[in-house]
Amino acid sequence: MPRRYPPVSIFGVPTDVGAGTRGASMGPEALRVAGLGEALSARGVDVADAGDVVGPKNPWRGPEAGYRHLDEVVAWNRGVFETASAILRDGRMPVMLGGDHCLAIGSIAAVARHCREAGKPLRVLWLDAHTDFNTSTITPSGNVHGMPVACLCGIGPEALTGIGGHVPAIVPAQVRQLGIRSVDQDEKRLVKEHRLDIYDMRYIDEVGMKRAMEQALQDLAPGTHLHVSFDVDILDPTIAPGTGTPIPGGVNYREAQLIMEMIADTGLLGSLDIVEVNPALDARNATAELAVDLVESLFGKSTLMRD
Ligand code: B3U
Ligand code: MN
Ligand code: MN
Repeated sequence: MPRRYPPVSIFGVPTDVGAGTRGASMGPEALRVAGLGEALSARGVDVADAGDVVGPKNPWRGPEAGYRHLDEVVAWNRGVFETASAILRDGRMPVMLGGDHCLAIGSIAAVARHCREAGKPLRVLWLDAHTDFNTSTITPSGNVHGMPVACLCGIGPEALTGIGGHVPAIVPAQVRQLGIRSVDQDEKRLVKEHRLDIYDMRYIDEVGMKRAMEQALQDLAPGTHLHVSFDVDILDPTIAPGTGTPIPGGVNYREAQLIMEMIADTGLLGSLDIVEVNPALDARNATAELAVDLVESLFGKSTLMRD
């Protein structure tokens, strides 16, 4: 029997206020045009499109006290938190179409509150080239898309760390990071201090993706809510050029498929972010199309029947 998935609500968050390059604001439409909704329907998933979160325009200013656009980042994340919370309350799975990665503060804060209320364990799988664990004092850019994991772990401005009403929203022990290959100097010290569980590209090269994923998915208690935060810059830029901070040496097509298939096999996927798709930098929507292809695997598409 193929696995049954809960009903899904996709929602767009058309902003790049947390990024240093403009264009991720067009991500939601690119993912829709690439057929995300249709692909999930074809998998037998009940999909609704909840439309787009509304928020302030990108003022395109420099950093102030270590943050770029903090007020706008807070406003957008409040909207994300409300939308994702409403979807979860309806018993549906929120799938966020970003937008830049600062928006995961709102989506994961909503999931964390939901899990706390339901007494469910939560695990976050952070797929990214970057650890996104900067703070206002160590950030090289002031871009909040480099800070969401720190904010979720309670390190950051109250307006962001407190969005879900509980500080911290999550603890580092709930997070696994995979695909990492760009960490800033002081950020390295901080991720070490907080003991983040990181499967970086060197580790993946040494042990292989299968083993790395087995370890990243180890010890998932039955009934765990697994949140996947998929920053498309985990992918190698040769296959996914449409993203604002591409880093060479990323995950290849086959490794990416295996990541998604192994997550699907857990049967625990509870929510998803797809972020940092930047159509302004893309080649004929290739990155959005690849993301849709991978999300199909995340929802159980496989070459042979394995259930
Ligand atoms: N760590 C750098 C670069 C960066 C982090 N996340 C993205 N880029 N997408 C920073 O600006 O914090
Ligand atoms: Mn990221
Ligand atoms: Mn990234």
